[in-house]
Amino acid sequence: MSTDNPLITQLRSIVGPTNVLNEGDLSAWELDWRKRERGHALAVVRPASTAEVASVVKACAAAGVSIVPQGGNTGMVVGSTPDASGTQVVLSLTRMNQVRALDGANLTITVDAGCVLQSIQDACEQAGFLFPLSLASEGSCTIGGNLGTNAGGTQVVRFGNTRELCLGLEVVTPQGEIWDGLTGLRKDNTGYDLRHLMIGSEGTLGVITGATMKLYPLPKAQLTAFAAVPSLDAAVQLLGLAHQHLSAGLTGFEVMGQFALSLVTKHFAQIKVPFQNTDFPYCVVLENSDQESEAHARERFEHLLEVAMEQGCVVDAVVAESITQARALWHIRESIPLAQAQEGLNIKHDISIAVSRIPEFVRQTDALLQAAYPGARLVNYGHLGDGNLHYNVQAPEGGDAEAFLRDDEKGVNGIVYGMVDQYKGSISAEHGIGSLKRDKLVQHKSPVALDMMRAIKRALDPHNLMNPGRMLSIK
Ligand code: FAD
Ligand code: 2HG
Ligand code: ZN
Repeated sequence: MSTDNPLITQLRSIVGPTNVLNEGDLSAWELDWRKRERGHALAVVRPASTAEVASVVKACAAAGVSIVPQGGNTGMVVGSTPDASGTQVVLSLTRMNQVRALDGANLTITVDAGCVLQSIQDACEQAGFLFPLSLASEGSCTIGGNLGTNAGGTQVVRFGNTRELCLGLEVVTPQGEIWDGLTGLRKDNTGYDLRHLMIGSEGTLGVITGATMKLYPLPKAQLTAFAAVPSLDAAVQLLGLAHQHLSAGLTGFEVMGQFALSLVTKHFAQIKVPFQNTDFPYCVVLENSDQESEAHARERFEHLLEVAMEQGCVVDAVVAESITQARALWHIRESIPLAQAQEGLNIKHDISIAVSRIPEFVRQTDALLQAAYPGARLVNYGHLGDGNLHYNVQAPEGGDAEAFLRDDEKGVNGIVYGMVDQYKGSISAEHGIGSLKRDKLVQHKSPVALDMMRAIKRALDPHNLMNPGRMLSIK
C-alpha cells in the first residue's frame, strides 16, 4: 500500500486505513452504470459520519484536490465517477446509512445521505408510513444521490420529484463547513432556500450528508392495471380520464412502446408480457392507491377502465389480483432499461414535453429519425403521467456504430433535441446533466440562466473543487 502522497496519509487518519481505497479493482466506483466511461481516482474515501466528511473535504480543499460525491453510482449521465486524470477523490457516502429519526406526528423521516432508497421505504413501511419515491434502481441508489439528481421515478404524477419530498438537508460545504438545515419545517421563508439550491446540484455545490423527508399514510389498497391502448393519443386521453376518476388516487401512469416491451421478452424470457404480438402500439401501467378499502379501489378502477373502453382509449386490460401480480406488472416496466442495456448500443433521451403535445412530438420526431437513420429502433417509454419520456434510440441492427453516434445537429441527439426545443421541452427531465450532457446544456439552456448558474457555482465553490466538469464548465 503506497503512503507517498501526504493527502492519502491524512485521509487514512480521518476515516481509517481500510476506508481509503487506492489499489486493486476500483471499477465499482470508477465505471459508470451505463459503462460509458471508466475514470481513474486518486482514491476512494468512505467516511462514516458528517464530521468525517467535513474533515475529508477540508483536507482535500487544503491540498487543492477535487471531490466527486458518490452514492449508489446508478446515475445515467456519468456524474458520479472520477475523470481519467487520477487526481480526484471519490467520496462514497454508502457507509453513512442510518435512519436518524422518524417523527410520525410531523410525518417526517431523517436519514443519513448514504441510506439506500429501498431501506428507507422499508423502514417507513414497518413504522406504518409510505415514503413514495420509487425507481427501478431503488435497491442500490441512495437518498443522497436521489437528492443530488432530484430523481423522479414512477410516483411523480402524485407525489412529485425528490425535491417535493424533501423538508431539510444537512450539507458539508466546499470549504468543509457543516450546514445543519434538518428542520423538518413545512413553512420557512427566511431568505434564499438553500435546500432547493442543493437539490439537483449533482455534487457541484457541496456534499449532502443528511436529509429530512416527507412521509405519507400507507394506502389501504393499491391496484395495478396493464392496458393495451390503440395509440399514444389514446394513452393521453386515458391519463385525463384517470385524473378525473381517481383524482389523488392516481399514483402511477407509465407508457411503454411495443418495441421496448419486445426487448424485455427477448432478453428476459421468464418475464411474461401481456398483449404482445397484437396490433396495439403502446401499453400503459396504471396504479390506483386508495385510502378507503380494496372494494372501493376496485369499484373505481373498474369503472375507469369501463369508461375508457367505451371511449375506445383502452382496447384490453388486466387488473392485478394480488400484490405478487401487481409487482410482476411493474417489473415488466422496470426491466426495460436493463433489456435495452442487453440489446447493445443505444442513445438515451430523458426528455419532458407538455403531456398534451407528446403524441405530436413523437410522430414528427419518429419520422425525422427514420428518414435520417433507416432501421433505427425506437425504444419509447416512460413516465407519461408527468410528461417525461425516455425517448431512446437503439442502433440499427448491424448498422455503423460511429455513424449512429455522430453528435451534431444532423445526428440522433441533434434531431431529437432540436424537436425538444421546438416543443419548449427539457433535455433532462430527471437524470440530470453529469458530464454526458454538459455540452448539450450550453446549447439548450438560455445564456441568462447559464450565467446565473455559473455565478452561484463560483460564489459557493470558488476553487471549483466539487465535481468539476459536471453539469457546468467553469473557466
Ligand atoms: P450516484 O449515481 O452515485 O450520483 C448521482 C449524482 O449525484 C452525481 O452527480 C453525484 O456526484 C451526486 N451525488 C451522489 N450522492 C451525493 C451526495 N451525498 N451529495 C451530493 N451529491 C451527491 N432516475 C430517475 O430519476 N428516475 C428513474 O426512474 C430512474 N430509474 C433508473 C433505473 C435504473 C435501472 C437505473 C440504473 C437508474 C435509474 N435512474 C433513475 C437513475 C439513478 O438511479 C438516479 O439518478 C439516482 O437518483 C442516483 O442515485 P445514486 O445514489 O446512485 O447516485
Ligand atoms: C426509467 O424510468 C429510468 O426506467 C431509466 O429513468 C430510463 O434507461 C432509461 O432510459
Ligand atoms: Zn425514468
